[in-house]
Parts: sequence; C-alpha cells; structure tokens
Amino acid sequence: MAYQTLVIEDANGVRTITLNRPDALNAFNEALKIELADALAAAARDATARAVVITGAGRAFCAGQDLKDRADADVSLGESLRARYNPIIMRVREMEKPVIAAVNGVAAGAGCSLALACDLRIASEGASFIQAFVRIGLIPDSGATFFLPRLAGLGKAFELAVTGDALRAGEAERLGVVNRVVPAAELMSVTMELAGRLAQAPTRAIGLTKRAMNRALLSGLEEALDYEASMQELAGRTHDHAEGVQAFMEKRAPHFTGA
Ligand code: T3D
Repeated sequence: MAYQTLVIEDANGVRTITLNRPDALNAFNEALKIELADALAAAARDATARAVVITGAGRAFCAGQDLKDRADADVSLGESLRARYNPIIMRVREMEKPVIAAVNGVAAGAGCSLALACDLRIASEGASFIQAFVRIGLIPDSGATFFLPRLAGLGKAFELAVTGDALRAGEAERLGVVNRVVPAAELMSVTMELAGRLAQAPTRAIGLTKRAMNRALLSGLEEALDYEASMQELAGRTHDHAEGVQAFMEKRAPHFTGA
C-alpha cells in the first residue's frame, strides 16, 4: 500500500512509522487511520522489522481525531472506534515485537491513547499528554480508560480524564507514564539507540514476554475497547459534544450545559 499520511523507514531492524500530517498536528483523518492500521499489520508480518518506532512529523506527536472531519458530519462514534481506532490499538498490543512511541510533542485524544498503548514511551522535554476528550464532551477512548489507570494509577488517571489538563513530560516520567524524557534534539537518537538494541535482542523471547504481560495485565483490553465505543456512542450524541467541536472550530471556550 502506498501511504499518503505516513513515512516508513527501515534501518538496522527498526521500522520507523512517522505520522505525517504536520499542518494538522498529525490528527487522524480517515486516510491516516487506514494507513496506520495497515502499516502496523505490515510491521507485524515482516520478520526483518524487529522493533517498531512510532513518532510524529513536525511539532506534535498526534492531536487525535481530526475534528475538521467531524464538524458537520453525523457520525456514529461507536462505529468509528470499532472500525478504525480499536484495530490500531489491538495491532500495537498483539504485535510480538517491541513498539516504542517517540513522543516529540503534544499527544492528545486518541493520539495520547496511541502513545499509551505502546510498550515504551520516550518523550522530548516539551512533550505533553492530554486527555482532550472531555474538552469536547467525550469520554477517553482508544484504550485510554484501560491504559491510563494502569500506568498512572486510578486517581491521577481520573483527574486527567475529567479535567483534560496536560500532563507534562517531566511529571509523566515521575509517574511512570513515560520511560525517559530527553531534550528534543536527542529524542530520535536516544529512541533509535534503544530500538536498535531491542532489534538485536532475542525477538521471540521479547515477543513472548509481551504476550505474557498482555495476559497478566491486559487480558480485558478487547472488552474495554468495545465498552468505550458504546460509551462514546452515547457521549457523541450529546449537545455538549456538538458544542465542544463547534467551539474548537471557532477557537473559543465551549459553553457546556450538561445536556
Ligand atoms: O470521532 C471519532 O471517531 C471518535 C474518536 C475520537 C478520538 C479523539 O481523538 S477525540 C479528541 C480529538 N482531539 C482533540 O480534541 C484535540 C484538539 N486539539 C487541541 O486541543 C489542540 O490543538 C492541541 C492541545 C492538541 C494543541 O494546541 P496548540 O495550541 O499547540 O495548537 P493549535 O493552534 O490548537 O493547533 C494547530 C493547528 O492544528 C490548528 O490549525 P490552524 O488554525 O493552524 O489551521 C488546529 O486547528 C489544528 N488541529 C489541532 N488539533 C486538531 C487540528 N485540526 C483538526 N483536528 C484536530 N484534532
């Protein structure tokens, strides 16, 4: 498949997938969702790719769903999650090789979820993680209700989910949400050094380690993703969600009424 929204590079057993819509902060339009799912499946199949890095072009990692595609569309968010986002998250988790998120800037909404679903996160000093969903009247999705409490603890996860406040890279490292924080200029060299080391390691053993940890801690993931989709279907039909998206488009604060 030829990609319009991704850049794929291979070096020393490391497959790097770069989300490449920098003008939209790498927000997920339809093409990016389809292409990322395809690229992850291809990386899983390809025995020469022994570690995978996901990063973003430009100043952001990923700003989640492209809201400009949602502005006047009557879309079932539950269907959108089941058809597009949940398969991406499952592919990251089911791939029996290490997947590293090189978080080069803001990771918001489903972009944050994607980073959280990876096996390791290396963040640049200016990176941040935003559960942006609540800002537009939605619930955390694409695995955020599942991964964030496991990584940050329930209390912090709930706080981040219901305030939509940014979790800065430094605090994310302190909480264990990211593995390492490095200066922006060193992000890719540090990430590639780690990915290269893992690509030379016993891939089968690493894959089986991931499978065992998935089973030990993540065995309810598929059900959780489906449940999120059902809750998002409800949230997506609220007036507050319509108002949240409208306010984003108009670059103003939303006025939520609870309806
Ligand atoms: O819909 C479904 O299928 C269900 C699934 C939902 C999953 C989700 O991800 S829901 C959450 C969607 N994402 C958001 O709500 C985040 C929206 N973006 C922001 O809140 C902010 O942009 C950021 C906090 C990420 C970054 O802020 P800042 O100040 O650094 O940048 P900015 O000025 O807001 O954005 C720069 C440009 O990117 C701007 O475009 P412009 O004005 O220069 O033409 C902005 O509109 C665009 N952009 C940023 N995020 C998105 C986006 N365009 C479309 N969709 C976006 N998500």
